[in-house]
Formats: sequence, C-alpha cells, structure tokens
Amino acid sequence: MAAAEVARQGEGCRTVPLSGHVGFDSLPDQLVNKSVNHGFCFNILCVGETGLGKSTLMDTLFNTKFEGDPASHSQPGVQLKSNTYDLQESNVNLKLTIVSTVGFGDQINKEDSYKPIVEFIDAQFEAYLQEELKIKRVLHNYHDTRIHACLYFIAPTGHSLKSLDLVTMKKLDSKVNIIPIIAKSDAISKSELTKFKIKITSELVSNGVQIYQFPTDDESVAEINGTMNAHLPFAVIGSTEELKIGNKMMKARQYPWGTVQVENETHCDFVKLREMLIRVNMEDLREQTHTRHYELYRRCKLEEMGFKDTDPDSKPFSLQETYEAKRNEFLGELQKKEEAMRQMFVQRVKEKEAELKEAEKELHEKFDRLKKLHQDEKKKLEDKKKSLDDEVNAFKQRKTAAELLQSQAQQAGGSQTLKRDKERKNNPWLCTE
Ligand SMILES: Nc1nc2c(ncn2[C@@H]2O[C@H](COP(=O)(O)OP(=O)(O)O)[C@@H](O)[C@H]2O)c(=O)[nH]1
Ligand SMILES: [Mg+2]
Repeated sequence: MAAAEVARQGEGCRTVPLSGHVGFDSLPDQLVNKSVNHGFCFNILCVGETGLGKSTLMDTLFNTKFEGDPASHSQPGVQLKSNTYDLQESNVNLKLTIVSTVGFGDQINKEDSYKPIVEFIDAQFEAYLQEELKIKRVLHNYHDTRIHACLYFIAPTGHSLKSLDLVTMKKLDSKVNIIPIIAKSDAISKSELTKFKIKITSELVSNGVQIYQFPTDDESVAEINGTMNAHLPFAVIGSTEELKIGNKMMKARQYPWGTVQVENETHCDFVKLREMLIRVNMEDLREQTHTRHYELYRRCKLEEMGFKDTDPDSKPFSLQETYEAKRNEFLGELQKKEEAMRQMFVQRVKEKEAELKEAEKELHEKFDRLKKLHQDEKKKLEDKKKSLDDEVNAFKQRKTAAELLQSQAQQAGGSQTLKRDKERKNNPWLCTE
C-alpha cells in the first residue's frame, strides 16, 4: 500500500478532494489587484511618412490631445520622437509611450530610412537586457520602453506598397508586432480600397513580411480575432473634431460634399483598430513582445556574447564555464594583439634604424665630397698664390734691375753734362743743340 503511494507520487502530482473552502480560488483576483495597483505600460511606435496622420490618429485613439507640433518635411534624416503620458481610465493606470518617426520618407535617398527605427527598437531591448543582467535588478519598478505595437501607416495611393514600406516592414518584422494600416482612407473610394487591401496583403505575403496576427488560440476572442485578421490592413481615418450628427456629438471630418464619421464602421475601420489594439489584444501584444521579439533579441545577444545552453556534446553549459571560456578566449586574443603590437613596434624600430643609417651614410658621403672639393679649391688657391708670389718676385727683381739701370744711366748722364759744360767753357764757339 505504502509502496503504491510512493509510486503514484513519483508519477506526478496527486489530486486530493477538499472537504471545505480553502481560498486559493482567489488567486486570479489577487493577481488582478496586484497588476491594477502596479499599473500597466504600453508602447506604440507609429511609422509612416510625414503628414499621413500619425499624430491625429493617436489623439483620436486615446481621446485626448497629446502635445506636439506638426513635423516639417525638411528633416535631413529619420529621427524618432518619444513621449510618455500617464493616463487613467476607471481605476487603471496606463503609462503610454508614443514613439513617432519624424522625417520618414522626406529624403531623396531613402536607403537607410529603416536604420534609426531598428536601432531604436534594439536600444529598448538592450536596456531591458542590461537591467535583467544586473546583480541588483529592479524589474518590477522598471519603466519598460520596449515597443509593443508598431502601427505602420500606408499612404492611400490605391496602387501598391512603396519599396520603402516593404523594406522597412521586412527589417522590423522580427523585432516588433507590425499592424499595417491604410492612413487617411477617406482619400480612397470603396471599390479601390477593397482592391488596395488585397494588393497590399499579397505583396506582404510574396515578400515574406510577417505582420502581427490577432491570436485565435484563446476561445473567448478567437472568433472576433479571426474575423479581424481578414480585415487587415485596417483603413483608418483620424480626427479630433467633434460634429453634431443627429443629436449626438461624433468625431468626424467634414467635407464640402458630406461628412465622414471616424467611429462609423461603414465609413472606416477605426473602431476595428481600437477594438483590436486596445480593448482585445493589448495584453497579447505586450506578451508577444516579451516572449517572442525580446526573447529572440536576448538569445542572439547572449549567443553573440558566447553563452550557450549546451556544449557540442549536448551537455548543459554552466555559466561559470562559459564565463571562464570567454575570459580565456579574451585573454588569448589580448595576448595575440599584444604580440602583434610588439612585433610591429620592433619592425618599426628596425625600419627607423635603417632609415637613420642610410641618412648617416648619405651625410658622410656628402661630407667627403665637400672635403675633397675644399681641398681641391685650397690647392688651386695655393698654386695661384705661388704663381703670384713668383710673379711678384720676378717683378721685384725686374724693378731692382730697372732701378739699377736707371741710376747708372743717371750717373752716366751727369758726367757727360759736366764734360760738355767744361768743353763749352773752354770753347765758346761750340754751340749747343
Ligand atoms: N483627409 C484626412 N486628413 C487627415 C487624416 N488624419 C490627419 N489628417 C490631416 O493630415 C495632416 C497631418 O496630420 P498629422 O497627424 O500631423 O500627420 P503626421 O505628420 O503623420 O503626424 C493634418 O492636417 C491632419 O488634419 C485623415 O484621416 N484624413
Ligand atoms: Mg506628427
């Protein structure tokens, strides 16, 4: 008997009948109360060209006027503008963050337009991951900024998706729940709208873009979600202007030929969008973000950092071992880098040495050349000096000889005159010439 009991316990848990009310059936209520006290947060990203009615639609959806001026069309690049608001309905607090693209579709070259959006989404995942990895985590108090729903605004062209739309949605589909909507759908006729919706859906399918599907696994919402999935992409109209229609005030847009009512389901899909996004699937969007998109980001990031669940032999990998392996790998790489740097340094020193030697050699050669030149010059000058000295000597000799001759001549000249004077005195008839 005792052995059978143990065996049964080992198989799984036992079902025991209760003989009175215990009270754990209040657990769901406890959970609800706790969540309500704590409050909720929901983050919406609006992607779409400037002027497609993103801000207006947000105001219409939440029945309020969020602050903000219309964006200009002259932005040099795409930016994301984020605003957080504290909203309250009944006793439920909602921290709502609306992130909107600014400058999307306004540049001539739109090649990199998706990048700031992807970077923004990743940055929110990264912030959450960093919080999770902290030793002292405060996740219960953490302001979660991860994007739960991305409303992708499609221009009501009636043609097909622009390549910018396809590229952007493709880049975002593994990171966020995309809900495509046709903006300003009052600009397109009913028959054109039907064709446009079909065209968009087929283009999304043929390009492998995964859009968010309203979940059909929960029986209570399976039917409505199933029907709504067939209505995607929702064709919406936004307006915060209230007009008196019949005896009721309604959100509407008024035109010279008539009035379009935002909340009239025969006019547009605004009500469907509000129903699906806020009233039925808000929690699923939050859950999908955490369990699908964030999980994928976290897995890739941890794998990138070298963490694995199993080693190549399918044995569980311990965090300690992974850390050690990564540390050793890092130290090895560091050593390799150090060695490479040392080698490079030695090489550079050698090169510098060779350069210096070469320069020294050239300097020596130049010095020798100059020395020789100098010696030649000196020799030439000495020769010249010598010949000049010789000339001077010769000149002096000649001068002495000349002086001698001159004095002799003078002496000789003097005695002749004396002799002639004497002769004239003796002979006065001797005439002088
Ligand atoms: N026809 C029409 N105009 C709209 C609609 N929603 C917004 N607008 C107008 O479009 C202009 C730009 O809207 P805004 O919300 O500032 O666009 P954003 O740049 O995408 O935020 C404004 O003049 C709005 O009144 C709509 O559904 N239909
Ligand atoms: Mg705006």
